[in-house]
Formats: sequence, C-alpha cells, structure tokens
Amino acid sequence: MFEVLPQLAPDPILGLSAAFKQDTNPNKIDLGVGVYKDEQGNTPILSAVAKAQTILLEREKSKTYITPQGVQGFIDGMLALILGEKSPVLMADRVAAVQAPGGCGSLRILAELLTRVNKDTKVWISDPTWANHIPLMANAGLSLETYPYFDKASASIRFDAMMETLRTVEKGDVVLLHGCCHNPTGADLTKEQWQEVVNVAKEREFLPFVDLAYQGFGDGLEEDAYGVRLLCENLPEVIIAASCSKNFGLYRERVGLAAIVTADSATKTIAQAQIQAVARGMYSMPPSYGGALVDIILSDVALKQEWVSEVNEMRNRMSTLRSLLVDKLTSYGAQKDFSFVNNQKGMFSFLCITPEQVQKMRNEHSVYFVDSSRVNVAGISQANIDALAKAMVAVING
Ligand code: PLP
Ligand code: TYF
Repeated sequence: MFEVLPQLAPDPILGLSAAFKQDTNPNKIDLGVGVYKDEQGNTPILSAVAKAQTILLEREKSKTYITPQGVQGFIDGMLALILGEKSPVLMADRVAAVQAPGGCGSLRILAELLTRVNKDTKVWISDPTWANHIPLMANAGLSLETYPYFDKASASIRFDAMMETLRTVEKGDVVLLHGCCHNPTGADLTKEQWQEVVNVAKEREFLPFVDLAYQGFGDGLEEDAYGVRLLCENLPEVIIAASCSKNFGLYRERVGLAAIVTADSATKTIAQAQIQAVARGMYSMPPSYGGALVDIILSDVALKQEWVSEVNEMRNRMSTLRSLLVDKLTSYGAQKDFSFVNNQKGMFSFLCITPEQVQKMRNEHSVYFVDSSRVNVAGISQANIDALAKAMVAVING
C-alpha cells in the first residue's frame, strides 16, 4: 500500500552529512549540521554531563515510568534558567510545563496544543527560518505565513519590514520567534527591537511562541534569555520550546522543555492537563535520562558552575573563530566585506553568498554547508580555517 506515497527528498540539512561522508577529498570541511565541535572536530560529552551520568548510574534504582510531565527537577531547573530565578510569572504560578523529546518534541506538542485552541490557528514564521519549523507546525495542521526577517544583500535584519508585517497580524495568531542565535542567519534582535516586538504583540494581541535552542551560545546564559523574559514579563500569554541539545550537548538523548505562560494560575492548571494530554496522544511520557542529567547538573552548585564554564568555552570558541575568519578573508583579499559575520551570534553564520557560490564551495573545494549560505561556525578550526578562507576568496572573487 505504501507505493501510493511519493518519493521524498532528504532533510535539507541532515542530507548534507550523507554527501559529506561520500566525499573522498581528505581535506573536506563539514560546516553543515548544527552540532558543536571542538578544535579536533569532535563533539565530546560535556564534563558536567559525564559526572552527572556517574551520579545517575548510582542513584537510579528503577526504570519504571516517570510522571507524564517528566522529571520535575528538570522542569523547575529549566524554568529558572530560562525565565530567571525570580521570574514574576513563576512567582504568580502562571507557567505550565512538561519535559519533551528535544526542542523538536516541544515545538510539535505546542503546535498540537494550538490546534486544540483553534484548528485554524495561523503561525507566522521568520523568512528565513530553520527548515524544520515548517513540518513541525504544518504537520500539526497549522497554517503558516511568513514575516520578513533578514536581507541577504545588506546582511542585516529587515526590522522595519518585519514590524510592518507584525502590525497586520490578527488577534489569536501565533508569531514564532527565535529566542537567540537565529537559525539560520545568526542575526538577533537588539534589546530595543525586542521591546518593539512586545509593543506590537500587546497591540495586536498575538501570541509569541519562542524557540530557544541555543541559550548560552550568543552572549551568555542570562543575556540570551533577554527577549523571552521581556515577553513573559509584559504579556499575558507566551509559549516556549527550549532545547538542551546544544547547550548541554545532549543531542541524542532528546531533551527539551515545552512551557506555556498563561494569563492566570487557574488557566495554568488547564494548560498543564492539556499539554500532558497532547503528549499522551503521541508518546505518553518523555524519556527520563537526559532530563535527569540536566536536573542533577542544575541542582548542584559545583556541577552547574562547571557546566556554565563549558557553555562559556563553547561560545567563546565560536566567537573567536568568527573574527578569525573575517580577518583571514580580508588578508587573502576577498572582494566582499564580511565584517557583518562578527555581529552574528551563536552556532551559525549566514555568509550571504549565492546558492551557486555555495555549490562551488562544495563541488570545487569540498566545503559543505547549507544552500542558504549558512555555516556551522563550530566546524571551523585552526587546522581548516586557512583552506576555508582561501576557497571562499577563490569562489567570491571568481
Ligand atoms: N529550534 C532550532 C532553531 C534548532 O536549530 C533546533 C536544532 O537543533 C531545534 C529547535 C531543536 O533541536 P532538538 O530537537 O535537537 O532539541
Ligand atoms: O539546524 C541544524 O543544523 C540543527 C540540527 O531535522 C538539526 O538544528 C537539523 C535538522 C533536523 C534536526 C536537527
């Protein structure tokens, strides 16, 4: 019966890994999938995570089911991390939350919850956005619209155009925002711009949906939560999908948090039961392991400090590589000014080159990254940066 289904192209990002593996060039460079890599090109288990695993191995005495909401210590620790220890919405008991299988799982169950509120809900996504946002929202039955976000020609945020579109958004619509480290552009809103988004959300009464997948990778763990906290402190309702894949390096364990800030505490109780019912209809309860590790780390002062240092180290490495790349491009004579790369944040940079130039990088220099011109900055190292910069100059100068 399955022959009736059409053939499908692979995931545009994950598909790159397969192409990279097949390339026999020993000097090939992988700047594709967004996974943190160290100077040696490895994605090691963070040392705080390794210690938490040892503790968990000792502590865990049963594999019986956990509660439907997940590991409560994980939920509490993550909410404090995202919203702040003294968050007014937490104090007011206005936040429903569950552990979910990754940021993707969180996005998906929240999308499903939105269809329960109104099956015709419209979700506004940034142009461009992370390719997976589309199936994660659309497969739940939501309809999608885009708001302008980034201009490749000027390598900057189209803030005026974004605001112009947000001023047309209707009450009850949902606007999906990247909390920090925008994927794929690396271009983030300033504090003043976040304030304007809050103002328009208030005015138009739309629901902000914050995807927070890179907290700590932009300017710092606290700094990166600026936008989501501002929204939560100024609006009656906000929903949040957070991921622990990058900042805890827990990719394969699938750990995320889905949170719903409600207008009052009574509605929080309803939202809590509803989001658990959505999860029950899909997978019942989340896997325990990754959430248990995050709980151990966040509830232990020394382990948390160790983890914070590791997040800082990952962030600083990526930021150093950005400026090094810009310097190398200048010194090798690039005829395009790449200084905008220094202003981008997080794991990704948008090089703002054409798809044809991206293809040339792949076909002629074995440098792999997404067609949009998004590179995973963490894939750069002292060992490959000269080859990368030279290849870019060759392709760009033509
Ligand atoms: N949102 C964005 C913008 C991402 O880039 C990712 C990917 O890492 C996610 C969400 C969710 O990732 P995961 O499901 O691996 O936690
Ligand atoms: O954008 C990225 O590269 C990461 C990893 O289906 C990713 O967010 C890519 C594709 C996908 C899931 C995760």
